[in-house]
Amino acid sequence: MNPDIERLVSRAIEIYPKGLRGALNADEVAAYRGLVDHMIDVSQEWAPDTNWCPLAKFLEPDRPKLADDMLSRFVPTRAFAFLRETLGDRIVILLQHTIVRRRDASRTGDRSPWHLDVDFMGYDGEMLNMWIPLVDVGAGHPGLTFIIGEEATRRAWAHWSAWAESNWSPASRVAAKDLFGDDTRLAEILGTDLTDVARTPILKAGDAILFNQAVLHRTQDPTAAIGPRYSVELRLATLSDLPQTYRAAALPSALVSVEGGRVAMKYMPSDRLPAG
Ligand SMILES: O=C(O)CCC(=O)C(=O)O
Ligand SMILES: [Fe+2]
Repeated sequence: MNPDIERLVSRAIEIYPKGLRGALNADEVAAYRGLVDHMIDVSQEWAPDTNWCPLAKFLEPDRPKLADDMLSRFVPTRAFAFLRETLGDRIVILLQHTIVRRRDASRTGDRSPWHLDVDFMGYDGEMLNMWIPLVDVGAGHPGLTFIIGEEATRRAWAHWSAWAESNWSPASRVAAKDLFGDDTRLAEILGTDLTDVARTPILKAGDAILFNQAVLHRTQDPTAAIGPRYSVELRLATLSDLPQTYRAAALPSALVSVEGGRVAMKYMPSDRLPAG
């Protein structure tokens, strides 16, 4: 296997997904839900019916400065302290792919099918997704379902790689649409009953789960929950391991550095980020 892929897959097997309870406290959750409402309401002015939006949209001129509101509120959280412990003092937030969602429970068609985030992120560097539900999920609203374990993860990758060989390139970054099919098809691909390898973490509003682009996942099956499912997917990298394809694409990013105990946030396209 390609050594870059091998590294990400090994980390997917050994480390991820990894949970953090209480990443945001109750006040932070309430503030974030308000911000997500504001962002989605504004987004619907240009994309009626949408239920998700990247933070990058709020860096454009004449838009409310909601990306900055969200990120400056992030710095004092336990979530950020945990990221500093895990990733160090220079963290890149990938704003084109840091997404807020307000999924309507009644619109079951809005679910994401089985996929790997590698499709839009590439594998020549590690991208982490810190996924934070702002309502209870798993046993409440639909959360995320992950495939875990060595054999299943490797088989999923063999399947993706065979497709990617002739269909995916860093420049085109085509998404592998329906590559893993429904649960019946996936069980065939993985050669195992999904009950052995599929896990849906039960999370409280404000808990977080961290995973890289080599972890196969989808939206949990619909639950009986009423009202929207709010979530934030914060996509991150370290400066030294930022996917090169991301750098080359010059996408909106924020560099968060801690120097002398002070946190500084600088917005810039990814091709202008300092070398790691
Ligand atoms: O919001 C969801 O249900 C899917 C999110 C997802 O695929 C992700 O955060 O990578
Ligand atoms: Fe995803």
